[in-house]
Amino acid sequence: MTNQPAPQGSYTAENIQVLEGLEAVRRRPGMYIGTTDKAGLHHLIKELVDNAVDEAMAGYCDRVEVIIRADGWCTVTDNGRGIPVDIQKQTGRTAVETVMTVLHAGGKFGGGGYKVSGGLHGVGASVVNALSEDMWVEVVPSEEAQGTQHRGKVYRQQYAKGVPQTELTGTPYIGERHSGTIVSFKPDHTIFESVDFDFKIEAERLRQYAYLTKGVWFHLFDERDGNETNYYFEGGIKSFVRHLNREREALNFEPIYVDREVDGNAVEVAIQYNDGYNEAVFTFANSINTIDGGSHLTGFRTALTRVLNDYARKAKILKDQDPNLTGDDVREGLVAIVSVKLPEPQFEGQTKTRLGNPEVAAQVQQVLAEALSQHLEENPSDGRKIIEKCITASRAREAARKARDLVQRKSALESGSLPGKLADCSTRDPEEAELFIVEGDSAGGSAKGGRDRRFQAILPLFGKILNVEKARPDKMLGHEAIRLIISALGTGIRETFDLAKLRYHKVIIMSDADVDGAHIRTLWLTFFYRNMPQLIEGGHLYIAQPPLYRAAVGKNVNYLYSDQELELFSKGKKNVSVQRFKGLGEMNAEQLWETTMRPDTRTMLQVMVKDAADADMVFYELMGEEVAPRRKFIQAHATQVKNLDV
Ligand code: 0RA
Repeated sequence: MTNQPAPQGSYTAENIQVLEGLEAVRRRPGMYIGTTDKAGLHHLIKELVDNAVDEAMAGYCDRVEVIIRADGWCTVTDNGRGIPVDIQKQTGRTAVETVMTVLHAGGKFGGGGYKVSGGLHGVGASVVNALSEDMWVEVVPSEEAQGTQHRGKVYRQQYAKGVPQTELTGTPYIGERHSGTIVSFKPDHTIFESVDFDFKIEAERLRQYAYLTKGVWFHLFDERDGNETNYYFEGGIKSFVRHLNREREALNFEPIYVDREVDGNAVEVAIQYNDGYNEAVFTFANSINTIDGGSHLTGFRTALTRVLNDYARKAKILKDQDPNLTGDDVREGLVAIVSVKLPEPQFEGQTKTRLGNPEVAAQVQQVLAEALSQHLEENPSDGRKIIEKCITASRAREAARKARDLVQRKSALESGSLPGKLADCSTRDPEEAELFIVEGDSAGGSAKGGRDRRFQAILPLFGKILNVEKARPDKMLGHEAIRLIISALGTGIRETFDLAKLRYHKVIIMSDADVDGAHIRTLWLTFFYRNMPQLIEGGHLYIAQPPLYRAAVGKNVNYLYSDQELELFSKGKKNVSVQRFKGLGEMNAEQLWETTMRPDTRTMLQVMVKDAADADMVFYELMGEEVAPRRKFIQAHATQVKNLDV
């Protein structure tokens, strides 16, 4: 090595700090990557891809490749400048080693590195290193960025559980090689519940990256089965909104699109209305999905409402006597992506998913207002269609409000207003009260027989509730099952929702453990997500987990919740008698109580809006107009839907 060793004392002190940092990551991985399940596992790839995307955003790289290896490794490659291989003054070590071993070091130090960076928000490559039992980094330095002294050399260093195993060593290579960085890692199986990478999860993530980083190729290859996919979107987020609307009728055929820089910040917005009734607006700051919105969303909404009202008045589509269109009116059927890139993003909120930077609101507003008015001037037929849709929305909202008042007045007046089918509990304390929403008559019968009537209420419902994605709010309220739920819960919906009026603090969806059950569950989840999101946010919505099997060996009876559990239980045992429950209705009252309803023995899934954007996309894809793809999705994802984090 030509590297000069750093002064002994400071090196040791530094080194200890580094080790302590990465030891903390290994002790409490959840603090750094959220979870140690599949999501956490894929988070490792995300950290590395983030770094590569930073390099791409800085304009030095146009290819990012992820390879899932057959032997448990994963490789992330980019064709950027290569992480600097020279010794850094501050640390006495190479930049490569620093990036790989110091928490939050990726792209942060040295200054003047990147113009914008999503990686700053992430925890960096060092966390991947800490959580890998083995890891290699390989750098081919670019001559422009790192000088000619490294010409013809590839630099490698190996790590294990965060600790360097070798020096960074340069060796000659033969022939031509493009500059770039290759990081390969083998996730530590003692840390992760599963070290089995999931092609689909990764493909979806790379697709999103590709939309947000136009002009960059993303390549995913799975060595295990030869599966591969490439994403590249010249149109960036414009392609993204087209994708979101791919199964719908678009009002403006060509998305309204703008990409401009204001005071060093990049503002990119794409808008396309469809003939549906829901809003799908996703916001990003430095490619990070800001699910809690923030200043860019505020600016977007202000511009949209203002410009559409101005245009509607000017074009006389909105008459003098008509009221202004509200924010809600202009958001029906709206699909939009707002993506900003800025050198110093401030992320706020508990999960750091809200953009703080106040100046961004005015910037987005200004950029969008100009682009949108210009588009409407130049495309009056788009303008007319969009405004007419907003006016219809406004009228429907008024009608829905009247219908809702009616439902609520009714339930307030009649004290026996609770739906007749409801088998209510005796407690009047919402905190301890539970409501089971049960599909069908026989299951309802078992549930009524099995419950503890002191605090458990049963509401049996029939047939599938209608698809709330497709229905107008006023039509939705015409549906009996939905009216029953609303009056049983006592809270009202949407703008009039009041959590303080909730009559049951646990609302439990209990449906069969099969595909139809999954479908029904999804429909209900959609309903709650769209109309009572606060119920989910408050942690009040649950999914019951009925068993799939009853297995008995003599007097030893076990209820099993998956095929794996059954297999484990049956292994090596003789004379196992197995009963499969095809539906809830096949369990008698006592069995249902013991396995699914009894608080001290049951397991339930609490529904969480962990990633509202993902959830919305899932609902969106699930609830589109076309039935066939939806059916396919439910079958393919039946188990995921079961473990749903909405
Ligand atoms: C220039 C400077 C620095 C890092 C990189 C380029 C770089 C990092 C990564 C990570 C994955 N691929 C990469 N390609 C290039 C050091 C940080 C700085 O001084 O800004």
